[in-house]
Amino acid sequence: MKYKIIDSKDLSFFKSILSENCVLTESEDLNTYSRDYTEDLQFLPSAVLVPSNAEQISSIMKYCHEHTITVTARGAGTGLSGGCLPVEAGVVLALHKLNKIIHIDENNFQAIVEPGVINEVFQEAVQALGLFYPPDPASKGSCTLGGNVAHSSGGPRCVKYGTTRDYVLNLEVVLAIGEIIQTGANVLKNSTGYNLTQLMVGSEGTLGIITKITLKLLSYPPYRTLMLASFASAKNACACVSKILSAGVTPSALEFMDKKGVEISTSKQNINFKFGDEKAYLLIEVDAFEIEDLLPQCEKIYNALDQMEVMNVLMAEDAETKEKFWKIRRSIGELVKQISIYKEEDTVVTRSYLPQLYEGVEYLSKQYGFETVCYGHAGDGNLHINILKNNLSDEFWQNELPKAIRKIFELCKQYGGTISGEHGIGLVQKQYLDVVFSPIHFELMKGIKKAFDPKSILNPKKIFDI
Ligand code: 2HG
Ligand code: ZN
Repeated sequence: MKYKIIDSKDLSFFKSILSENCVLTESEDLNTYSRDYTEDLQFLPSAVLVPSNAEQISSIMKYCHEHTITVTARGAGTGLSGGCLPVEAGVVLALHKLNKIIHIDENNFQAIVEPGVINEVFQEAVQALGLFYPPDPASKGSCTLGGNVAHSSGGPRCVKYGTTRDYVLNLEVVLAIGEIIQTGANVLKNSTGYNLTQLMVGSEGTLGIITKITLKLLSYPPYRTLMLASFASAKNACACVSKILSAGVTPSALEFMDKKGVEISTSKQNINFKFGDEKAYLLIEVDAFEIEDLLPQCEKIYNALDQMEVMNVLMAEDAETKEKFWKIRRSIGELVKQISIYKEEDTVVTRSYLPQLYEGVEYLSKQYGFETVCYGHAGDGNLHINILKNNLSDEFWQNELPKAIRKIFELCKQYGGTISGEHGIGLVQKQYLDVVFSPIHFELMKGIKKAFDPKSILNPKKIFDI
């Protein structure tokens, strides 16, 4: 596709829709919007537009569609697959001014929000009313709900409560041609034609610009217990996950961390932590509405841990220790990435195959000679594999490593899984999509893309090339 390069006439139009200071073209601004949290990638946009409402976005889309200008939506830029990088330059639509919690409907357990609301701000707002919005990515303090919807983001609580996808009831979307639509309705049941709401969730800004989100809420369970179990073998830690869930308890978090991840996280944050001969950990949380419902869940978990030769179980007795354990876990991703150039794979398998996936990754890392740090949402069969470049040559990194990554993804497929559980395909994983998609998959998806975005101006070159 041949896209129009933005000129002064285009900028004048954007300024007529937005105020002058909401059309950014200074190199410092362009630089800020040229990166996200993905590897060391950088793509400069030609302009950054900062709209305040759907009507402005509609006018921008109509114009960009007519003139074939690319539009890449952006939340907080915390994505890990390059989803908001403007690879064809054009316009970045920065959505941070659409940051209103429009309505929290306590009677119906729903809320309507704009896409730029920060995940944690929303969680706290509903919690103040005794309500619960579970999806909690590690970057919850900075990532936006719009970005979460665009990727169907997850987080530790998803093992019990599901991912972002499970909470989206309805969306207001500005289409590529500028029309504003509701994808569904603000109801808990909907059997009315194709499910455009769920199609939009996880579509990474390639099908439309999300301008309002109706989210489902739950009641907030106020009691929780957290424990950290250590294992002499990572395989046993992985195998213990299915044991725990088969014991008739669904933890509100069931996270895996290998020793290296914990070492990096504790040492970089000066967290006091005693290490022994363990190789891996499970961080296990249970929650409840009544305090007496915690202990029976813990007992079932202890039994399962015993059967899998747990070495040690540390109970987080006070709020401070709970915070410390969560800090260790939540910071691993960010801190590992400070050590070396990296690639992060967001593998997911049918849960009981987690030990086999882990072993396969260990085998491949030895065979190819790279170092990994693994952690993630074991309860969902979702393992984040950080591959560190360290002193490996650029030649290896560019030519050999993709072969190893492909093998990791083939393992995912073999074990009933796929190549991304919660980070999306974006730019960096699309070269591997054929591992799990047949040609007919691509044809169907490209057909959908064409129906929504005939000139392919929305977030071009993401998920697949068209
Ligand atoms: C994690 O599990 C996340 O640590 C990192 O997947 C993603 O929240 C994030 O930015
Ligand atoms: Zn994660």
